[in-house]
Amino acid sequence: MRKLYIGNKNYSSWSMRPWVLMKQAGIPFEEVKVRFDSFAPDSHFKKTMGAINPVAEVPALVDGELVVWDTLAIAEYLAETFPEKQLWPRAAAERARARSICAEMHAGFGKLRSLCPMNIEASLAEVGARLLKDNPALQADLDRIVQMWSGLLDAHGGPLLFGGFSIADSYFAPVGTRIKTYGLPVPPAISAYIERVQALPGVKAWIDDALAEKDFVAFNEPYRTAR
Ligand SMILES: N[C@@H](CCC(=O)N[C@@H](CS)C(=O)NCC(=O)O)C(=O)O
Repeated sequence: MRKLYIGNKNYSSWSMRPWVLMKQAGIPFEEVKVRFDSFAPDSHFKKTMGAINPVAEVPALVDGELVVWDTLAIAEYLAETFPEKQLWPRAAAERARARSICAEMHAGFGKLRSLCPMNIEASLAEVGARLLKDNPALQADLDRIVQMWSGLLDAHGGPLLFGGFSIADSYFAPVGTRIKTYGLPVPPAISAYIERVQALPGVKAWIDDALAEKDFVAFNEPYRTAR
């Protein structure tokens, strides 16, 4: 059985993407959770993941002898392995568009990622308001998300970014959790999309597990001192 190595469900946004993708698409896998004790070279996490892949990061997918790491590579491998699941949109132009926005997420949104790390269980609306006031680049990241999602929802009529579920929705699921955690203001149509994504069984399962985790990892918590 293929294994997906992931980090803490409350914090690990990169782990969330392929886990949600496989759950929602009905691709069987075994989850191996490696707790974030620290990212120091001698940490349990780095030693465990270093034995699995050369970058010692999660997520990593182990399928028989094959190890695939990095979220985008895992998504592409799954799309090739399970063509019948239609993980990318069917039409070539739509597929190219979906790949463009996933690559944009992969390489961009630096302020959203660094200032608003994923923390599903936390409620940090006051922090979010202060961060937005002090960081125009964070507002620019949020504006781009709103523009991207609005355009795609308008073009396809929803309910998801390319109509039905695709890799793109799994890619942006952790952005939806950040918008909620930090109370970042978005138009009603965008909030409604976030709610639809979070109601998908695969996404809901991750969020429920994250809420049940009840782990406090200080180095992932720039804004809290305890749960
Ligand atoms: N580009 C990578 C990023 C993966 C990543 O940053 N993973 C984090 C956890 S969410 C990690 O393993 N960090 C360990 C470290 O920084 O040493 C991907 O898409 O998989």
